[in-house]
Amino acid sequence: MKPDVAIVGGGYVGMPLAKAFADAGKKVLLRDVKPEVVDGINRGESHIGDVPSVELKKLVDAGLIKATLDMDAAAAADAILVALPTPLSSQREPDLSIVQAAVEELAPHLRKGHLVVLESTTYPGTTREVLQPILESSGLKAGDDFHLAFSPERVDPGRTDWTTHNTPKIVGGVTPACTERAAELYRSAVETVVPVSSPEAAELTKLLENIFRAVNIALVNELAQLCERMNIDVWEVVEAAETKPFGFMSFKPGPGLGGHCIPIDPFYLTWKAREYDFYTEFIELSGKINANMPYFCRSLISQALNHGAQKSLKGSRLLVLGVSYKANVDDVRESPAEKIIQLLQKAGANVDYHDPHVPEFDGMRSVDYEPEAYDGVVIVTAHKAIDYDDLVGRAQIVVDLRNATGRNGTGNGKVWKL
Ligand code: SAJ
Repeated sequence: MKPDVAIVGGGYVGMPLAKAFADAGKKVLLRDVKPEVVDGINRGESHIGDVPSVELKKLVDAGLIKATLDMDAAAAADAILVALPTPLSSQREPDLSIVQAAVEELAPHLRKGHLVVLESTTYPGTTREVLQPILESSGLKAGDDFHLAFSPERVDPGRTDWTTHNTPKIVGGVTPACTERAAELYRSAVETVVPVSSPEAAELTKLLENIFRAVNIALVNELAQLCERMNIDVWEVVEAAETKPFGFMSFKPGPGLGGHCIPIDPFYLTWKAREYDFYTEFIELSGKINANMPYFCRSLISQALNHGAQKSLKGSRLLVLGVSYKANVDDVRESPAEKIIQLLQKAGANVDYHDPHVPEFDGMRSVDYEPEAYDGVVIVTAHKAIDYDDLVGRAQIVVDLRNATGRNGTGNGKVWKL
């Protein structure tokens, strides 16, 4: 079949994107490099929670979604959307190797009339400075022979109120014609398309959205540390501030930043800004504060054992409750739980974890849920599957890093809160 749209990358972005276009009646070809992903999709079996298999199978059986390992098959489509990971390297610098390798594979198959759009979160300049030269090595010219644009993904895994279909889509092309071509394509599958003047504007828009979160989370994490000294309940303060119906957006303190977006995206901008002799101090400071939270939480746990059980960390038996990077998901990428467990073990504590969503983590297995069997329980991620009032009743002491115990946890002598 000649696909209308090819999507390079069948992950948490590519799969919902494929569904959005297929739901609009477009023939979609998903290219992935993992045979098990390709075979699974072609059997109508989804590996991405946001696209249930029952829905995927209908679209596969209708011939609207197909998967392939081959980039040349993907190049048969007139539009090719790249949705691949953009992690940080071990030196905490942008790692575009996955995107570059895919675009280098695509370049020999580029032809007149193609539209190529990058969706991966990246620093301003990537589309024009990295992708365009690779694609133009084919001899074709962006803006004349083919169209090139950036359109950031805005997928929030697990969210059902805002989906790929109804979340406004930013689009910025290397020329106005590129912007319009890309906007027209997305309008066939997405409710609202918002054209901007360049790929750089689109790339920075996405970074602003996520830097905004990282900086504001760092703000409340800093306040949480001050509140501990001033004996003020930071959770009460944040909840009270939330009553302001305008001019305020609440964030909650926590044990640190996890996930594959928020802890990573800001450093894409920090890295690029250096090229302009510019130091993104807000981002650097917020990164420092957020990275320090596991260490601050370790001292909270030590204090709780000391005052609540006359014990030290050394030799204590602790249960870490919830290790995924945020509540009610099974994703553990960049989870602060890893650092917290390491710090507790380094201090000589015997640490187990229990997480109903995560059977194995960092070389450990999730233990049965028996909070009373431990000197202390540390709530690192507050899944809704756990009954926290029951926990407070059963545990000897609880260190609550997410305000999961709420009012019940305040002042009852068993719960220490961040
Ligand atoms: N966190 C806090 N306090 C908060 C909010 C989050 O400590 O007030 C922590 C979380 O526990 C987690 C990390 O920060 O470890 C990131 O949390 P997040 O709520 O930002 O969730 P993510 O990483 O899934 O972010 C995604 C982002 N989606 C994309 O980048 C495509 C983000 O843009 C969304 O705004 C966010 O979901 C969302 O709205 O939930």
